[in-house]
Amino acid sequence: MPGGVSSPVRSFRSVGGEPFFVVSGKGARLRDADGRSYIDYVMSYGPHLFGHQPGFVNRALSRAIRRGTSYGAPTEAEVRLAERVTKLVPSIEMVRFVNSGTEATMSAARLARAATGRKRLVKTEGGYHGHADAFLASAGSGLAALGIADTPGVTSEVAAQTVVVPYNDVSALDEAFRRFPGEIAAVILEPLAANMGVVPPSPGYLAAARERTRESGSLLIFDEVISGFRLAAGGAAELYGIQPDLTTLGKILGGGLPVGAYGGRRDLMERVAPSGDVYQAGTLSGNPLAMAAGIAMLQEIQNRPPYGELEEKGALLERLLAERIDQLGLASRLSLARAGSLLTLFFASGPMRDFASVKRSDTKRYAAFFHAMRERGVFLPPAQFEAWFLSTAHSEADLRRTARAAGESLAIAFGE
Ligand code: KE4
Repeated sequence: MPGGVSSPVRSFRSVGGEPFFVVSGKGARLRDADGRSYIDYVMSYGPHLFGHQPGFVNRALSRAIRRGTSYGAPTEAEVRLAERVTKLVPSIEMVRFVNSGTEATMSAARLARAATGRKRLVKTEGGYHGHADAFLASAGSGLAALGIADTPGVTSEVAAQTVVVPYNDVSALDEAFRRFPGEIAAVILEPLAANMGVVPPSPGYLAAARERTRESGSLLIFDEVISGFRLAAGGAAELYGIQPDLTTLGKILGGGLPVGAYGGRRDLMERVAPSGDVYQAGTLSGNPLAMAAGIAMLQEIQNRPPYGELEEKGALLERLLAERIDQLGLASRLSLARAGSLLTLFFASGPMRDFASVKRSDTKRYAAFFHAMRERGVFLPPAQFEAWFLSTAHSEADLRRTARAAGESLAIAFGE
């Protein structure tokens, strides 16, 4: 297995050292193969809004597995989950299930090109939308530059069809539309950026993106694979009051099982095969086990919305960390960013508004901090440019213990 992992970030490559291997997760805890237990803030990078193995997901899965695993035929479960998605996210009038966030954004991009007859996508620097070729493009020079391939294997021609602009920069969006009039199929945004660390949208940014795309006949795609069902039942679209044309979802939607989804305006989604001519397919799409987990997750969200509790816990952790940072006199060398249950401690002074600002972070000191926290039984993302994920399973005692460990670990990371 390349790097011994199934996804690069798990290798600890960016913080050094060898990853531990997990044997189980329960609530806010992970247990590794050496019997060590960790308070988990990776939480599989997002799905576990209620912690590992919430009873209602386990029960749904054990019922579903007694009937089989996959059929390649329609089931009631996928219809039931589609009904819940369209109820919770009003801008989604129709939805198609796939198996990952990557499949969701790849398919939404294809639909956007077909629906508009245009070829270019606009993405933001530091925005991550999975590993489809069109999204593995980073900014060239200039405000709205043609993408440059992020990785071998993505051709320069494909990368150049993607225009990369700084996040939170309306003039860069304007420049993109000015440079490529009539060519832009869609702008895809993380409405709350979480893949460069947590960077909230500046006031008016999302509204401007909505207005510019509408004016130019382009589509606005909200990539809510992380923010969906996490920031609110209706995701960032509900929190910020902006309606995109298409939305991509994942993570929480599957409760830990492989699920992605794309959906939005009916007139667009009806173009998707077999009702329309835009091809997209998947052997395990709508998988009955994943649908069962997703139904259980969205049912819990509808019955007992966790957002007040998640906001309180997020605010408590942020306050406790800020107190430790002040006590250590490190307020000028660190900055905390938080949105609900998503948090990032940047090893640079803030505020952070785009990739250029987060790039100033001292990733070496972050690595020292990461390992010191791991030694104190707290598992943080093994990379500076990720979000910490809180869940309802994180107790106040967990948060206080995390802050104590952070105080000691920061002293080590900044110890001369
Ligand atoms: P997947 O293909 O990994 O299911 O989803 C891709 C994706 C799309 N859009 C957003 C906003 C995402 O955050 C992701 C995936 N997120 C990363 C965490 N930064 C997945 C972790 C990993 O790559 O292992």
